Amino acid sequence: MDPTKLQDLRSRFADREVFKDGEDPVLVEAGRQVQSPDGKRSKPYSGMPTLLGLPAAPDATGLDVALVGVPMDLGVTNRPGARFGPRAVRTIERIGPYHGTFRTVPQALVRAADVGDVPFRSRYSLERSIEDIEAYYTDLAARGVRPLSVGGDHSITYPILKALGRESPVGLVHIDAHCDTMGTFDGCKFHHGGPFRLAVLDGVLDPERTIQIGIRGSSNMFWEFSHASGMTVIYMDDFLRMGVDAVAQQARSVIGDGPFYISIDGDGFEPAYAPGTGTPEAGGLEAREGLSLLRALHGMNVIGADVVEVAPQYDPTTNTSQLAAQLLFEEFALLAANPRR
Ligand SMILES: [Mn+2]
Repeated sequence: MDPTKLQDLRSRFADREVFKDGEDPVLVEAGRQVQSPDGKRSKPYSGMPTLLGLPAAPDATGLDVALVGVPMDLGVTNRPGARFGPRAVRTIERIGPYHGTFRTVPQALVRAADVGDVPFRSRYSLERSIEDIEAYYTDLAARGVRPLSVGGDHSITYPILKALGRESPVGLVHIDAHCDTMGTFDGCKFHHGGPFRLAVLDGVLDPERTIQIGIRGSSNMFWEFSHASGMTVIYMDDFLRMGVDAVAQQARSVIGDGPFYISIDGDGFEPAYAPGTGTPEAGGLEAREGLSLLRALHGMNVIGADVVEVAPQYDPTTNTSQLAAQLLFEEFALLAANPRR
């Protein structure tokens, strides 16, 4: 190395402390934002676990974004366990707080906290749980608080959309192996295979501003409603042919400028990365594809988001929860970046 360059590097970096004396003003400011008041950074493995390591709050008063656990999996068709999702995601450390692509600290842009879990009257009743979720999110919406949720199985997204789409139907970016637009099954219409059909029929979800991404498997006979209602369905084979950029472009064009929700089912991803889910389907999105796709939605009018179907007991590696926490952070960063919030 050129001795002058080495001397220059020594004088600039030899005694530099983390969080001090940086040269990139954005990173200096981000460093200031992620420190605790005593100039240190909290230890990721210590303290009470919360979603994304955000502060815990007893309720959503004064918040812009509420992170909510929805530990309810009474709507599954096969393997249960997504009720353990919120706790599993809370135990994941070192996600954020700085977003390397957006160059922001989302929690410095909005007032956000983990407000705990939706209170359920009964651990046995799916119907009453759906009502409880709708009541909880209707209260959040009335207070102008944007919800960011961890399920729970996918049946939770129907009452959330009912709360958010009450005034006018919302759009949807939906990552999943399954369209989740099937009808009544075993005499029950509230299950994790049908939230988006119910939401459209209730007038709270606009099918023409809905895009479903990563669809595959053997259940197409259940998803006629997606096509009949005018949803844009990106099957996994289409995704591979199109590539991330083209799919993101299509999502932006389908959604437009209006308010929309993001719903991510863990089974949308390749089971090699996310085996901890109730209905895995081989051949899903790579983790990096999903993250890149979400980042391409930056600046759009997102008003709420979730990550669902994380059933940690099927994944002793914890990789599923790790991915779920990262997806949650991406959604948080998009909510914090919404210029219309
Ligand atoms: Mn689903």
